[in-house]
Amino acid sequence: MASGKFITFEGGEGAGKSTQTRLLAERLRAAGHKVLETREPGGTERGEKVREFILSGKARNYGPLGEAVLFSSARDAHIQEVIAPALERGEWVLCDRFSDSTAAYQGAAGGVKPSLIRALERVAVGSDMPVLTLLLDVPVEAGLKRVSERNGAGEEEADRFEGMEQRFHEALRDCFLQIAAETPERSIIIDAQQAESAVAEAVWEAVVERLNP
Ligand code: Z5A
Repeated sequence: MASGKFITFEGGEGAGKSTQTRLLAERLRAAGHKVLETREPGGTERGEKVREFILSGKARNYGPLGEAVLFSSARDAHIQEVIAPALERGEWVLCDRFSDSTAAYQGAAGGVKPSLIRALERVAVGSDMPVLTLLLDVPVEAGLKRVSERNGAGEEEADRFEGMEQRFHEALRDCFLQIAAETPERSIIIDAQQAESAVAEAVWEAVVERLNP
């Protein structure tokens, strides 16, 4: 039985997932734990190729179901090659986005049927679900403002999903909140509108409460 802990960060655009993944990793390392930071799409060679293919918009013609299949295929490799081995070694695995993002982006906002999304999750993830999912919840306007400020600062260009209309982003937020409400055993909602340090504190409290690092 794997002795590591698998934690995922989820949420809409600009919620602060990458920032909080990094801050939690630092805090866990300072407490003496081995930590693997990873992300989706990405985390493996195949995952990084899928990331480039989808976020550049090249997969748009395959539709949301095609994208969901690609994300799931990359996720299967990510679990087999990276996540499961690290958990076996007893490490803490922090993943910036995971299968709830497929349910939100391709399912709720993209229109792929829930039964298909569930089937893909069963096949690609099975019992390898995270023990804790931190949903960083921020109002859509606030998250998009952060992303546009970041992009405006020349750090990155808008990708395939960032440019979608407000309705799309509201559907994402509703879906993430609904998943969290339906899976209280693994999910905690964090108010991500607060300052970075306050969010980090709330994340740490959640981790201490659930996993006693
Ligand atoms: N996707 C999908 O469709 N289906 C799937 O199954 C999966 C993914 C797994 C990945 O993009 C895209 O893939 C994603 C969903 C889709 N959609 N998009 N776009 P990505 O990895 O490039 O980006 P992201 O995951 O959407 O992250 P993000 O929205 O760009 O950012 P974030 O990680 O949530 O936040 P951040 O980078 O930590 O912070 C953003 C900015 O806000 C930055 O300038 C920070 O300094 C600032 N920030 C962070 N926290 C705060 C606070 N608390 N206050 C003020 N400012 C803050």
